[in-house]
Amino acid sequence: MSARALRVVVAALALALLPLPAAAQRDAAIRLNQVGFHPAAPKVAVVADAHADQFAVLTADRGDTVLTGMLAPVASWEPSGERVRLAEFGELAKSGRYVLAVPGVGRSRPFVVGPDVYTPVARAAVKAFYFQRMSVDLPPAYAGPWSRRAGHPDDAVLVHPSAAGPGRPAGTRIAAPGGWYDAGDYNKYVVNSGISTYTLLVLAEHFPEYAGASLSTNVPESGNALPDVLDEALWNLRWMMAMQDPNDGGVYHKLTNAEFNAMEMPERATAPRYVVQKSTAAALDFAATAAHAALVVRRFPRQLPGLADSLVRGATAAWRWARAHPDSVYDQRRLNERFDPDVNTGAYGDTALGDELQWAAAELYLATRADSFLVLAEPLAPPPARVPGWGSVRALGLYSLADHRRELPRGFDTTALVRQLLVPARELAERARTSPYGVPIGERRDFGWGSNAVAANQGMLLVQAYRLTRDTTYLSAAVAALDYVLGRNATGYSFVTGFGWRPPRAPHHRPSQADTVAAPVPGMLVGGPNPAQQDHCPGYPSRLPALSYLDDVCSYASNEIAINWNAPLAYLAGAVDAIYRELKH
Ligand SMILES: [Ca+2]
Ligand SMILES: [Ca+2]
Repeated sequence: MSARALRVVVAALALALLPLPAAAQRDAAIRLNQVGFHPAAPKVAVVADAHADQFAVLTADRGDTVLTGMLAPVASWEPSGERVRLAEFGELAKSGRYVLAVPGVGRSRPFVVGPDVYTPVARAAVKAFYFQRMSVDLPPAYAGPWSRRAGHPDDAVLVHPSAAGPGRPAGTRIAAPGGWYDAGDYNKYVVNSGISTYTLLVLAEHFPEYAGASLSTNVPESGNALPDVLDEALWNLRWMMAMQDPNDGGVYHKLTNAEFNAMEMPERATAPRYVVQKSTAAALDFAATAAHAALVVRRFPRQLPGLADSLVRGATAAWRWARAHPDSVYDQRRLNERFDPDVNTGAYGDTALGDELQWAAAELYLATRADSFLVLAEPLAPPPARVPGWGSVRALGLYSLADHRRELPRGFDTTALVRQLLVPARELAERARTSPYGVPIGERRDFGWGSNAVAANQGMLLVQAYRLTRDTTYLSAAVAALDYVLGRNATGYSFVTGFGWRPPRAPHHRPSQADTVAAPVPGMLVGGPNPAQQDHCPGYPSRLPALSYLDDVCSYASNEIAINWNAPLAYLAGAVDAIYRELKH
């Protein structure tokens, strides 16, 4: 008998002597992925009660003990101010419904172990983009109870004075329909669309079989020859293409109202719409996304004839515009000093544009194989990559180059390329290994606006490291990142609407608030803990970083939703699902 097995037997004997508390509902101190676990994946729960020593896994129906073990030593997690112990039960490999029992603490709600646990959440995270589509009706056949009428046709959008040019003077009406609502509001922003669209594109590209066979989302394009997640990305990409001024290749920063709408349904929100200022960031993010999309859609020449060429032409024109206008930063306060009407919607103002240049260069190089792009932007220059976000996109170019590394010319330093991604991935995996919660998130800077997307993007970076090395340390850490957003966190919430036993009920999302359905639109990742609490809503349970979360529509700083948060959730859940399906064979 191994030492470990002996330990388990001893623990089982000890456990048998300890009565479980009558109040089996006392589950709040036990945090775990509420959606469930793949049989082959690591399985970890956090017990936020330092007094317990042991745990057991029981079948949910009969209460039969299937596994017992000792909790890991007590450790303090600074972001939540808690003393916690980990329960690791990875050897639980049989599909079924179970509860985790911790004598003296309580029992978890029932959770599932099964080969398909991640599929519904991956599908729903992609489907959430369908629910964000504008300019079209969402009929019941696709949208179920969240069916709604089309909002924002965006077929007669005014050129704002900040965006005027020789071919399109202020007040010109242009058409730029479609695309997704960015977040809980009704506006569209090219910068944030770039990373979001790219992330869905690479989900389809990195896992083509899975995307085609398992990620069907019941949208109008289901049943065509393209994976639905690719259809979804193209839906927004076609809008992005309409944001480019054909006269000069410049790209408008956003398409927006002057002011945010009230909490009303899209079809009631009829304020005038504007395209606002061409910006360097919008041009480069568009160039990068369009160039990458060209790589992906080239595989479907019969279904998408001519699209790849149009995308490369648009990307190249946007790149040229950005090179000629390297400092067109979007500064909303300055814009409002110079032009009328004032615009007071999301800014997505970014002043550091070297990373956008590196991303666009990497993608244009891959799409055209013209060395001049790499010479100019040096995507491999130090420092190593960092976890991406809407204003920090360099890692995305490295993801693309690394994924296509076998096609790169001999002189290309692929070792340096892979190292650029493995340096931060090692840090994240090490943090997951040593964290009292067993998760990659935990640095003070991780807990800002949209911290759940930081967790999801950390997971996505770890998936890239796994794909490059096949080292399961990275895969386990990626699963931990998914576990975090689905329940293994200090708040006790699963942060995805409609999933888990304690999901967000009141996201800051106008359709979910204004419609007649009690449940919010499903599959949306809320922003998550954000100690800055910029919304000043009453009722936050704590100011501690990992606990600064409030499930209230008031809390736009912790409970809004956004396309750039949902996209890495879709990628992470989809990637983990696809990888474990492959490992099974
Ligand atoms: Ca399809
Ligand atoms: Ca930037």
